[in-house]
Parts: sequence; structure tokens; C-alpha cells
Amino acid sequence: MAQVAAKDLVLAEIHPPGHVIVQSEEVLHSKLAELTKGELQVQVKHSGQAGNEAQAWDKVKAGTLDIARVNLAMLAKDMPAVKLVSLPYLFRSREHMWRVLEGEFGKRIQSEAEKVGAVVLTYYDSGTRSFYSTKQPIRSLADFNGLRVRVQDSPVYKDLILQLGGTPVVLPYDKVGEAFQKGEIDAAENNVPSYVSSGHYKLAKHYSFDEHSAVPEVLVVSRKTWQGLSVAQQQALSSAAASSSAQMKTLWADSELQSLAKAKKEGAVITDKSRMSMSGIEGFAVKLYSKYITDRDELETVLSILRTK
Ligand code: BDP
Repeated sequence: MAQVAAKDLVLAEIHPPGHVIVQSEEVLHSKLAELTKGELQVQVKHSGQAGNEAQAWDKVKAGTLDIARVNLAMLAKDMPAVKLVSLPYLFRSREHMWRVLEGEFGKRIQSEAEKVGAVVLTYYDSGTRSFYSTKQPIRSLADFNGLRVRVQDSPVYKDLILQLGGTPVVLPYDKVGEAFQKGEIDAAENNVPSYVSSGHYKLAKHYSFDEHSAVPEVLVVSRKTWQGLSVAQQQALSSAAASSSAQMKTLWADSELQSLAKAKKEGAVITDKSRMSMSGIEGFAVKLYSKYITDRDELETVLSILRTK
């Protein structure tokens, strides 16, 4: 087969340098250059230079962007399996989540991605997501009453906020700070590294550790780009992606700790899970589960996730 010429693959990333995800993409870059002796390079377009997540995902599907790093929750509209994995309180632990992604369920995600024109390269940790608010801490279900809560563009999260009694406001990540400043939203939710790196901790200083979801990050390459690579290049890209994900696993916990320390030092008020009274939340979760588990197969899938040791 003819040798494929040296090329740059553009990777769209919304986070700025210094974020643990960007650090992991730098590992991807150097590992790939090393494995292909510079023949294949990843150019990380950080800070949203190549568009927001929804735009990047659309371009990957259309084959006009090589690689996107997005939060898996953003793919829920196109991939039924993602709706299931976005359900709150699904994973018992980070280890549980990884075993699910690396098992049968991961294969289903892969095949659903392929149907819409993308290949899953790897996943990255994203910790757990919790709510944060401007005026007062969220400590119980009653605190959601009338609250305008920014969510990612995912039907599951819109429904979660509605169930809790708040008003969901869908906004791209880069518009959240402005919406807080203009008083258009009262709350949002994210993991601690993103809460801090985005500067949201300065605008909404009450962070309440309810840890309602744990949806990983995903690295997807367009089918068009994938098919334009030689088999050796595909293997190098997969292997470099796996190395960057492994490296990220070692960086994540530290990034959470450092971000939390910074937020606290600069005035964020953290409410621990033990100080929150979210009793009754199971009732809302059940309603959400029954809406999204639409048939026997989906039920089997969710049960097999829950049964994964
Ligand atoms: C961050 C994820 C990013 C999400 C963002 C958000 O890394 O991919 O899209 O949250 O809330 O933690 O939009």
C-alpha cells in the first residue's frame, strides 16, 4: 500500500492550557510524534479555537475536522447509549466507570459512534459533577425551586433539572461565565477542575458536592480522517491515545485536589456531601430512569452496567 504523506491532525479542545485534559493531549501529541517519527502529528487547538464542543462534534461527523475532545454527554442526541450513561448516580466509583467503558458497553458506544461517522479513540477521566450556585449553597432539594441552572446540551440533564424543580438553561461552556455575570443563570454544575479553570468559582462561589453524575470525556476521530490513515498510523494513533488516557488517570486526582485547594483559598464555599440533605432525590432519579429506559434491551443494558463489579 502507498505510504501516506506526513500530516497534521487538528484536535479541537475547549479547555485552556493548564487544564488536565490539555496536559493529556500534550502527551498524545508527543507520543504520536515519537511512534510515527514525526510523520503524524496532532495539533491541539485549545481554548475553543476550532469551535465549541457541539460545533466540533458536528464537524467530526461531517469529516471536516480530524479529532474532537468532547464530554460524552454532548453526544446524547446522536447516540442512544450515551443517554443511558448520562443517567445520574449510575456509577459507584471511578473504577466502576472504567470497567464499564472497557467492557461490552464500550463496544456499543464505539459502534453507535461509527454509525454517525466517528471512531472512538479513548476516554479521559472527568471525575464527578456537582452543582454550584451564586447566592446561596444548594443543600437540599428545596433549593432547586425556581433556580435557573445551566446544563450541557443533553436531554437527560434538561430533564434532571426540570424534575428537581429548577429551570434548565442550555448554554455552551464558554458562555456560562457571561451568563453568571449578567444574572441570567443562578447555578451550573461541573467537576472541580473545570469549575476552577473556567473561573466560575469566582462568580458562583457555593459548590455543593452532590456528585450527581460521572460522564467521561471522549476523544473521537472522524471516519474520513481515520480511513485516510495507513494501518500503521491508525495503530500509532490508538496507542498514543491509550497512553495519554493512562497518563491522565495518574494526573486526575491531583488536579482535583489542587483545584479544590485553589477554590477554597480564593473564597469558594464548599458544602460536603455529608452536609447536604438530598433525601428524596432517588424519587427524581427513578422518574428519569423510567423515561430513558424505553425498552427491555435498554433495561438489560442499565442492569448490566449496575451489575458490573
Ligand atoms: C467540562 C468538560 C467539557 C464540558 C464542560 C461543560 O470537560 O467537555 O463540555 O464540562 O460543562 O468538565 O460544558
